[in-house]
Amino acid sequence: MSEFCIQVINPNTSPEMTHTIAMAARNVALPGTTILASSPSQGVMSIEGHFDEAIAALGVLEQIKQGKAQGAQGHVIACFGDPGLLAARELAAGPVVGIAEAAMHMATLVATRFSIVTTLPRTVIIARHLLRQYGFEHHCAALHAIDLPVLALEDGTGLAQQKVRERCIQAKREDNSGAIVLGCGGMADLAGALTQELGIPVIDGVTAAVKMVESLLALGLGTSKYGDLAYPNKKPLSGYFEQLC
Ligand code: 5HY
Repeated sequence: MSEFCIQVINPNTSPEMTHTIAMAARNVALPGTTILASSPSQGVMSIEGHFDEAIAALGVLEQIKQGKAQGAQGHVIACFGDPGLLAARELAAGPVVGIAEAAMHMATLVATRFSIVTTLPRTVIIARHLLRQYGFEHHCAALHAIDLPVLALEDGTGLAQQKVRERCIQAKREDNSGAIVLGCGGMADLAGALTQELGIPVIDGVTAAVKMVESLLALGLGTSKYGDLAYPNKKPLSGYFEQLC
């Protein structure tokens, strides 16, 4: 049996969301796969826009560096904005997969069109940018927001989870999509029940990314070090950034 060590990074600093993400990852990991769940030592409690993503990206790089030192062979960036993805790939030797990218890829393998349900209207726009960047624009029928902040998913009221369910039901009814992508790492524990209830694939990016990294590792594939994803050119880094050397 293959023995893999995969780091799953929650780029925000919410311990509750890191727990949700880690549980989902461990539920689908192979018996021989160790999941190293982590989040930045400092940063932003939730990622809800470009400013937050810029902060989170630095935390991702800090975590990639630490994960490599702890023996991680592959990495997951468990935020639907995939913050710092390409920079992380420069630092990493193994595969690095973002949950948005993973979920979108999986959706295209099981449906010709998918919808996305995410948190805030402003993050719908970020998801739209990723669709274009990854080449999935023509596969995505529509994007929906529950119009609640990311941390509403961890407030214990169940309101955000109910809103996600309602929007998924609406998306299935209105979008003529064959699958739905959940647009937040904090929704990772909702996909199974929603798939059962709606009768269509409801895809969470955390579990999709874990399985993609396992597959890449099983194929002996790491991040290419030829070209733009080669290790960063050596140069002095100062202050906070010294730790990234
Ligand atoms: C996430 N933000 O997956 C994104 C979700 C979003 O803190 N974790 C966050 O709405 O962009």
